[in-house]
Amino acid sequence: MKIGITCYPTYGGSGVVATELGLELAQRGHEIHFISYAQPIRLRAEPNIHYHEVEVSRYPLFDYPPYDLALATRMAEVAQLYDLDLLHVHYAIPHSVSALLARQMMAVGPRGRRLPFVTTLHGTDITLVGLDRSYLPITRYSIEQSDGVTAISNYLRDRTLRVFDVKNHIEVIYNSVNCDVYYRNPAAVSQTRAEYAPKGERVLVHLSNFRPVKRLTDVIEIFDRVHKQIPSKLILIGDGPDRSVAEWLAVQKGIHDDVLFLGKQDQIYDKLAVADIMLMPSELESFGLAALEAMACEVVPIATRAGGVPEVIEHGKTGYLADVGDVETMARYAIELLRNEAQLREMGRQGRAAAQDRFCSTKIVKQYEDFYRRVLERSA
Ligand code: GMT
Repeated sequence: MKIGITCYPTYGGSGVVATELGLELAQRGHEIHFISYAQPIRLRAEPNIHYHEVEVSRYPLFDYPPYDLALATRMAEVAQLYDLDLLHVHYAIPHSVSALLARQMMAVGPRGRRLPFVTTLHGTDITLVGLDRSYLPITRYSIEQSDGVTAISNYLRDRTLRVFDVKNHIEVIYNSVNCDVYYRNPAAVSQTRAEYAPKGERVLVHLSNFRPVKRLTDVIEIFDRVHKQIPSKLILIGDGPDRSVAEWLAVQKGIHDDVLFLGKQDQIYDKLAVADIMLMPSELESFGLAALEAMACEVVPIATRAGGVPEVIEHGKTGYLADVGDVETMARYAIELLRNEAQLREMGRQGRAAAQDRFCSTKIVKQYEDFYRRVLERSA
């Protein structure tokens, strides 16, 4: 198949999922064309992978440069030039609206044909952005107009059907992790670990875009409680609006020297894998890709029982879940685990097994292939 993929190219789980999916599809012989305003961060130059940049003109009249229109135009151009079979957009806003326009553009003229598009819902496109009154009607419309819709968890599918009242069938295809890339390599781990924790301290990690929904200050609160009991370091991967408030809190608590802000990172697996525990105390996660990536590396996630997270983490087996804001309980789980090496390692192994069994990209990519085939058959 020849597939155009559009996603947000910067940091964020939806872009990562889209990029890994494209790479996996390309390895399976499909021709993949990424169409976006910048190259997705994890995209590598590989056979069958193409990248088309969307240029948005910055005419002085445009206070708001119309990216969605430029994207629709580029989608239609690429579809025409490379004879694409379908478009797959990740994150509804504005990508599915642009794809809808591209489909309409492709349908007219003597060589007009139908260019189906499928939309994958990731979470905040529904739970936050799509519920903004100014975006809700057009988001609902573009979902209804999609030739196929997937959601990354049952939670997100149910919420979309309930809140948006759309009539589509929404297929759940879970996010995936490349288990050949995300794994615990003991030699590499001990080398990198010595850099972060030279005195043999325990290591906790958090990875996100530091937006309020991630509750970064809860990460600091949990770590502060752990740190009081157990010599430990906290690695923070990512950046975003809540960084300075978290830094300030760490200073106030006198733990700043043991909180390592690494900033945005391209390759996170080697940093993730050095940790013992991963903290994800989010207000809401429709899936929680970072927790899955941790599990693949045998790092035990301690997270909130929010949104789709319980579909990923099995409480007491592959990680621990607590209520949003309950930093005491999350800290207690972390302390207990760090004092029980056998249980920590066993839960790490169980997490890796679950990642391989249920979420491995080689399995999930086949679900997408099957989904595309059904969409193409219906569209034909
Ligand atoms: O959560 C974010 O900050 C951004 C958003 C994204 O575009 O990456 O995340 C959503 O999609 C991820 C990938 O499918 C999921 O793992 C996240 O759980 C989801 N975030 C929310 O639902 C809050």
